[in-house]
Amino acid sequence: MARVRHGTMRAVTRFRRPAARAAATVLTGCLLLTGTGTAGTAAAPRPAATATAPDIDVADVRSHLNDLAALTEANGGDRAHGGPGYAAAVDHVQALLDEAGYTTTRQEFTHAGATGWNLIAEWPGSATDEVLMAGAHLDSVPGVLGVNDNGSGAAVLLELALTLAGTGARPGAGVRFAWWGAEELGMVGSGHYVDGLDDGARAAVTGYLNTDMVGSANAGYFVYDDDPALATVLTNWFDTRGIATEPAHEMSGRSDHAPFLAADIPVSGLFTGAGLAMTEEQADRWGGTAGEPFDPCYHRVCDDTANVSDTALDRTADALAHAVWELTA
Ligand code: DPN
Ligand code: ZN
Repeated sequence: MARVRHGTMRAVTRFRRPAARAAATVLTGCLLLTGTGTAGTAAAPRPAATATAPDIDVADVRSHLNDLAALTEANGGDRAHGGPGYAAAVDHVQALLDEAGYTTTRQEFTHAGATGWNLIAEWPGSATDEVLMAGAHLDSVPGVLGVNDNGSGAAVLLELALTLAGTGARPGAGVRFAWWGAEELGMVGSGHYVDGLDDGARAAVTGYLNTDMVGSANAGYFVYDDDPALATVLTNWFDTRGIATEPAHEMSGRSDHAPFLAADIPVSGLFTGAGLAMTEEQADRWGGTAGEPFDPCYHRVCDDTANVSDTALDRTADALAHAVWELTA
């Protein structure tokens, strides 16, 4: 926790908006633009770090999700480790990121006799000594389209990455996105990634934000409370909109943040619920159906495009964007 506080503070104070530019321009809701501004005379006051994330368009998130479901359908009907659906999904996401200008890497691993990949995307030229990571698993359990689990997190992250590229933002800290393989077999891809970090690379990761199941049909709003400083940045987004959140206990230690946590990297993330039933109290708070699971199709064949709440997707996408902007400004 001390590390994250430090990382967060540092990210804020080293906000690199050139002073001359800052004095002359009005913040328009994005991080600083790439430009050649040079520091002005000493008189120019340094502005507060007020970087505001852009609204992530839920229609675009939805369209990535539909594309992912369609290509999964066309490639064997799931994105299970080792199968054609997973390979097709990695190709698809990588092509979009490459087109947007990201430097993408496939990290290959072998598990249970089959090859899998993590897909890592970095903005060219961004800092490598201080990096915020955000990740989502791209695989599904066998025999299901896996639209909420975890097309939702993968699509939110993809649209966030594309939006970030589109703003021309040049965050002070590095941002690294990851789509993980073989989560459903025990966080295999993310575990492989963390195992492969040397001490320096591990120390450079100031935090990891996970998104696994963020469009649940009967949504609750859960924020992983592992690292209080990171969690607060996420809960703040919900608080200012009057949306209650709870700690993500159903998810605890059971997704790709776990290997990061085990390596002493601060983690948080968002989750809208899986197989547990919503309580009366939660239904009052969030407007869902008490007694029904948050995701009635968790690990079931009905986890298709109808099994996702656009409201949940919209909120989680914007909350995640807020955190990424805030933590890397
Ligand atoms: N991807 C889900 C799974 O591993 O089944 C994440 C999850 C974890 C869902 C814990 C519910 C509870
Ligand atoms: Zn999952």
